[in-house]
Amino acid sequence: MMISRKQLQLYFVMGSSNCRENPEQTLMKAIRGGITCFQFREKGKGSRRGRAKFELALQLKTICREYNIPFIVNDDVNLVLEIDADGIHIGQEDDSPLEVRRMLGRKILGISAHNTEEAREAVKNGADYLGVGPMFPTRTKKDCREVRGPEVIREIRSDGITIPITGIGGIKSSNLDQVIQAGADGVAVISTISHSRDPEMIARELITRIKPLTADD
Ligand code: TZP
Ligand code: MG
Repeated sequence: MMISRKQLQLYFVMGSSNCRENPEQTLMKAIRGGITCFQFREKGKGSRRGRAKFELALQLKTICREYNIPFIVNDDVNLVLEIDADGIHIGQEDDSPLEVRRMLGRKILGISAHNTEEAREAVKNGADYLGVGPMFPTRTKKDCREVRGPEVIREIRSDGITIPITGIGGIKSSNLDQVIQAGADGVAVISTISHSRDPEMIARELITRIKPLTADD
């Protein structure tokens, strides 16, 4: 499957440990606000495993299907297959992209890239989109790389890489324009939406700012 630039405009990423209330409620509110893609990233302290992770994934996938939002799973090929998710997102330290592609066939494959070298390699290995970050300082991911800012996206675009790109890391309403102007098709956010008291309002604010900055509409 492919993912369109438009579907990457506002990519909400989250797991239960990121949410103030239950993840189903948070996701529903984000969808009402206008997110265009969702990634289930069940990681970190207190995150669910095994059966509990599977059940939450299935519930969130069901919600996404109802509203036609692509449902991507972070780094868990077996879970993708078990619940028939739309795709997977993998980092540089995760399973080999070629192996993941072989197991998942035409499902969406997103790969994290931190520089032009990794971006080229990801494209060669069949990525459908790239996640590039951290754009700005973030407290959400403890082990993330150094902040190199939107400039990395500009470098990747200058290298002639045209596949859809989402920026990630520390993105909020007041800085997302820098990410889009550097050449991203959209932004991926965790805490700006998931930590908000009003995820619907924040999602709406973000998508309202993104739309006029992107080529599609
Ligand atoms: N990858 C790079 S930064 C990051 C991930 C998963 C965390 C993004 O979280 P936030 O809260 O949107 O800064
Ligand atoms: Mg990973």
